[in-house]
Amino acid sequence: MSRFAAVDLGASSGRVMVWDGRTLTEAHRFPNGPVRTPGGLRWDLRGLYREVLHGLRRAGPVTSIGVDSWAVDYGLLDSSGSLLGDPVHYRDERTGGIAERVASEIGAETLYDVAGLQVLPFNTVYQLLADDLGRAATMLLVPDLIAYLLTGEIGAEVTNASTTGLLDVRTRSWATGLIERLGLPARIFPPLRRPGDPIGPLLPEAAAEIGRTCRVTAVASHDTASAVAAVPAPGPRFAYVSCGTWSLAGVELPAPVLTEAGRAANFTNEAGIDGTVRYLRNVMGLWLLQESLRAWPGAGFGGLLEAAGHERPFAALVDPDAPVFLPPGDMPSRIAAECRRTGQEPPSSPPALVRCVLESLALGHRRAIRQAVALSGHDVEAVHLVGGGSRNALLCRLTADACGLPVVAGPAEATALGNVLVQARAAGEVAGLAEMRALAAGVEPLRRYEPSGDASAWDEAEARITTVGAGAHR
Ligand code: LFR
Repeated sequence: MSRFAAVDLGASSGRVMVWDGRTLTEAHRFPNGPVRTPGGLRWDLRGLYREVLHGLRRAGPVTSIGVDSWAVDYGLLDSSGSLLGDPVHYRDERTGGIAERVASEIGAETLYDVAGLQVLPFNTVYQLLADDLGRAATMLLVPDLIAYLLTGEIGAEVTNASTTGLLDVRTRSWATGLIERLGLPARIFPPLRRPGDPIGPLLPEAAAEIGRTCRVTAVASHDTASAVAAVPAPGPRFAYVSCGTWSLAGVELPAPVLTEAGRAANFTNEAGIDGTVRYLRNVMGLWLLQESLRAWPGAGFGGLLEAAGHERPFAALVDPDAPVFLPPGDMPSRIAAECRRTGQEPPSSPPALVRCVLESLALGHRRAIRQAVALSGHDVEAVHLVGGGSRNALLCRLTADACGLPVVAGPAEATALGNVLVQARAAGEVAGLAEMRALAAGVEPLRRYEPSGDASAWDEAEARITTVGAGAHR
């Protein structure tokens, strides 16, 4: 089998991985994160691109490269093809109030009926409305932007385009009527491409940096779409949690669910590969831990997790989706403030706070999965927890207990796997989604956590965060 490279950019780390038909090897890993600038919270695109080139150099000869990243964020090109500034980070506060304004002007129901997307304050549509588009000729989502730097080719890959709020959920084409009504310039939306489509060969400049040439192939460029493509489930009756900086929790469906109940619960219908729908909700994810760790320089994560396992259960719980947790900043103080606001004693030590975060996240997973099942009527037998969070045994165990379902944990690099497997399929070396999932099941030993403990304790815990968690973006 040929070798394929995945460029997988996450919000807190990026990596270049190589697949040789059986194993996935890390060629390069690097940190990523927001940079505060006078022009707002941004991504360091050139720095990221430098790391990508370095990783691809280390990857050695490959048949093709695929690029995926987090969703919604974009860069603007002017008419000469130059980048108009670093992409703004989705945690920047420039979109404050815009979702509400659009909902009152156009109607939240209309938007949902066209795009089927959950309302998150940072959806691309709201960012574009906050932006100055005067000199913009093209809008490129982050993976499409990296693919453009590598090849000079312009396009919008459809799984990620589905997170903009401007893609028609039924036809999977740009929602031109909605774009016009919002007063956005139609010229900036590039032609759509689908996972597996060829993008083009490397530009000579990129090939020179990497030391060899090859082609770039479109993958499911939304990282969550790639991760779900690599869920190692043997059949359709599964829920998933793609757990990294965010936890994306839901089910895979053959068609969108556009009911009023689903809209009210803020469920999203994002595009998956092969016409599937990722019916899910965003849960705040490991961001809560990452930001807490940033406030405790020198704290060892392994030791904290170990200690958190011995802390008293359900001592303090927060609604993980409370909007107050979205921006960067002192997370332990915000968690303590949320505890006080809701009449609870704040965690008294870092391990107690880690316990609070993990139990709260497990409750977030439970709430999203139960709602996904109820709203879609799609029954599930197990929860597949993939991504970096699958290495967190305590979180996996708590999620199994909270959901009352077995949790199958792994692979940790599901996103990169989904990326390379789509390329291998496009090259004719893998047959279809079922074979991709069977291959994904073999890359690392999967861990199974059976639900245990007192189910009624989790019912009570859920009632606690639901009644105290006013203001969550549910
Ligand atoms: C996960 C993810 C989520 C998206 C969030 C912001 O990495 O792509 O799916 O809602 O990042 O882009």
